[in-house]
Amino acid sequence: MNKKTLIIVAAVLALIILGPRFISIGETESSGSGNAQISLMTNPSPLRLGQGTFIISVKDDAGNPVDDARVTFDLNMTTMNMGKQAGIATSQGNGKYTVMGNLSMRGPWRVSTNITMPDGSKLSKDFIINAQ
Ligand SMILES: [Cu+2]
Repeated sequence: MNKKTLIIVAAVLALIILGPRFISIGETESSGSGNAQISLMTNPSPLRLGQGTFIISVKDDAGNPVDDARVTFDLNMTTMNMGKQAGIATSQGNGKYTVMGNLSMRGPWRVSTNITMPDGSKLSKDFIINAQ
């Protein structure tokens, strides 16, 4: 292998290894405080100024997706009151619920989720996300 071939091989390898991170539309899981059965992903990820989709996943004790829960959320900045946005997330199957929110300013936002499970038990979890 000559030097030029080696550089091309290295570039292709780098693209294969690193590519998906850049190509991904980004549904990165956010960490939060609260019940471990609730997780949050966003699209885009990271969220940008404007509309974003919040994808809330709900699992039961055994880790199986739960479809018939009631999932509500509210959204506001952590650093100031931007007016609370609240809504009910729509079930998409496979334990996923989606809701849109408007990130009207860059910076840290708190996403609070409240879940009523099919058996009536309640779970909640808060996430901090950063709008860029
Ligand atoms: Cu603000």
